[in-house]
Amino acid sequence: MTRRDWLKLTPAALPLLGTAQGQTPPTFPGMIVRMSQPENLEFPFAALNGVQTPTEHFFVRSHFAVPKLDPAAFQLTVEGAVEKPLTLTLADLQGMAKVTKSITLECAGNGRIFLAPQVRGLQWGFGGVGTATWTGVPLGAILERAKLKPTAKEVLLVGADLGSINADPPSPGPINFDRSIPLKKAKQDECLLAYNMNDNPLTPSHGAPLRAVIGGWYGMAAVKWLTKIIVLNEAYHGFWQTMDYAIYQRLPGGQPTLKPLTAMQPKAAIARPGLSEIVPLGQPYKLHGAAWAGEQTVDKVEFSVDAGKNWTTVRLSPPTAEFTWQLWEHTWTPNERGPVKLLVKATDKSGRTQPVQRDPDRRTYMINHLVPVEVTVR
Ligand SMILES: Nc1nc2c(c(=O)[nH]1)N[C@H]1C(S)=C(S)[C@@H](COP(=O)(O)O)O[C@H]1N2
Ligand SMILES: [Mo]
Repeated sequence: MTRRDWLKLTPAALPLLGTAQGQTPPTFPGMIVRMSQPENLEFPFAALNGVQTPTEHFFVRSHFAVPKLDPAAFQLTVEGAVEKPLTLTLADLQGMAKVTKSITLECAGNGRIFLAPQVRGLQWGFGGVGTATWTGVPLGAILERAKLKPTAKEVLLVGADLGSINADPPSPGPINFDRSIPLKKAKQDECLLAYNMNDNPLTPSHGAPLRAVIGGWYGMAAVKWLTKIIVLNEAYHGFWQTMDYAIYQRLPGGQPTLKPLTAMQPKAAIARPGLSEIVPLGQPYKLHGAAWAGEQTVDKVEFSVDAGKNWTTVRLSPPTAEFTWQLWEHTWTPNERGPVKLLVKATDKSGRTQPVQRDPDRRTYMINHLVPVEVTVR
């Protein structure tokens, strides 16, 4: 065929591209590569089609290469401010009373691509978020077995992955990925040490053979390849909660102080229509997406086509579990041709909602200000 012939091809003439008769066109366009080494993959949010995200569609956020961990030789140690330091094999953990929970994880940098001017870090669009069912042991049960000393204050979760961060400021040579959780949170039911994701053993990318899952918090607390727990008597100030994954909070006098990121903020995201989608004039279009609010429950999701002057409450699916996002949908019949900016906004039961303006104190994280999706009505 000549170049001209290729240019004339219609989908019907292209059975090799998956549109042969009787075949449905693919609805999952593949993951978006944000970095290939280490692997960082974004879920194409337009492909959202249910509460649970299949494992192979679940975003991947890794700062270093996947460490090689043999499940048969795997050991988790629990040390520090405990009466009984522990060394547990995977079989020991799997022999304990297990729990399964559906939990939404969102990367603290999700939506970073919408910040202007551009900031450093992975340029996530809407898809640095997903929901899976996690099976494992409550973190609290492990702490109970190790018998905390009365001085215990924080629980440091240490991953087996190791590397150097050459940003400004750099890490002090090679460091593990780690993160501490205040004891009060660590004892809650939504904090798990999981070995299964969506009813199958964790994949290497998602932390095999063991990871933490900290319900309601941004993803950085969900330490993958977990091999060590150190109970601390004081607050931890490691790289991943000071140089990284920390925001400024204002003291009463207005002085900014760095605080490690914790709970996810309320957020609603549109799956369809996507940016630059053509929406037919005068025909009902079913918009849909998801909404979540960290440790809170979503109260309502609203929709606007006039830059937030007027809001319409959309249909929100009832919560399927705590710490799990909810799906929403709304039928919109556009009555005017041309470009339209669509906005959605989540409000949680405590009354928190999404800010219109970006707060620079949040540095490059916790991105939930209103971001329009522009479509064309034709
Ligand atoms: N050991 C280790 N754990 C980690 C990370 C990491 O780089 N190393 N990334 C964290 C971040 S920032 C996020 S958002 C989540 C992502 O989990 P996922 O890759 O399973 O989606 O893992 C967290 N746990
Ligand atoms: Mo993250």
